[in-house]
Amino acid sequence: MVARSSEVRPSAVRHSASPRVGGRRGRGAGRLAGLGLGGVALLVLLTGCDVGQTFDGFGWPQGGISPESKRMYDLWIASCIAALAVGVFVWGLIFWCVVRYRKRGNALPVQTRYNMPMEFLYTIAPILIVSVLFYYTAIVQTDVDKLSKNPDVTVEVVAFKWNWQFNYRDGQGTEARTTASTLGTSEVIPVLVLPTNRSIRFEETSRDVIHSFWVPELLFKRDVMPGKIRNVFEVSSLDAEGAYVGRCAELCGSYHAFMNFELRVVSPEKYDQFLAAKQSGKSTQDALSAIGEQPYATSTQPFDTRRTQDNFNPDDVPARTGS
Ligand SMILES: [Cu+2]
Repeated sequence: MVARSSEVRPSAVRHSASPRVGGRRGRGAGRLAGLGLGGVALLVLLTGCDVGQTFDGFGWPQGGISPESKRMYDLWIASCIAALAVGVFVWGLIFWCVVRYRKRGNALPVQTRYNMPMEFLYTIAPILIVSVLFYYTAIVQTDVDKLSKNPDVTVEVVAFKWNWQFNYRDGQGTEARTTASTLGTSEVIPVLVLPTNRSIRFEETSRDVIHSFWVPELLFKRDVMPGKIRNVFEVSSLDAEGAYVGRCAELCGSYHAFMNFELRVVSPEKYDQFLAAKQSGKSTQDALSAIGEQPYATSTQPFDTRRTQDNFNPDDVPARTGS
């Protein structure tokens, strides 16, 4: 709608043409500065405490056990704070406009189209925000994908329908040899034993279809591809001993949901003893017992893959005799 000059509120006309404009602008700038200071104070207050914990990680899983997982977590928290700051600023502007320019009569307020500073601001500001987010995302992503020349430990992850094999290697790549191995079965969950305070390379390969290696506490999953593609990633260390459930995160068939394993993080001394025991021919369970660890997985258990009338479709009509 185009306003005829006669319809424009006289007070608005007076304001736009009045010498008091500078004073109004000054007050507006003061308010804006106050808003900015308030935002900064809020940010300081929020960062003073652990923002992530206060807001339950803004939905991001907490308790990462590798430096990479902590960096990804920090990126998420910082992005959320930035998004909230922009959100609060925009909501503030909206509410301020609603109150300041509420309808006071039939006359239209001053129309501020073609306001170059404003249009410049709302073109440049989003570009700046996206650039900053992109910059930090690229840094963290490069860090998470980084490979070292000589990782302390290299383990080959072999996925197959529907279980895992973990091969402890004496080097990197397909040329290296397997010095010890753990194979999962339907009865026994495979336990992947790894040390704290050492860099670890995971080299992935699949025997059949695409799977995905996922330990939630690493805050990371990577597809395990069949054929010649060997997906590789590293963690610079594992920082907390314990038992962590691992899963397949790529729908790979009927028993996809049953493809669990356990990551058991132990001290470097215990890891060396475990590997020596395995290399001397002990089973994974005996080697785990030898270093004073639980021999079987404690974070998950084998699923019952047998289908009987009792556990499959139990509400269905009773099976006919002989079926
Ligand atoms: Cu799978």
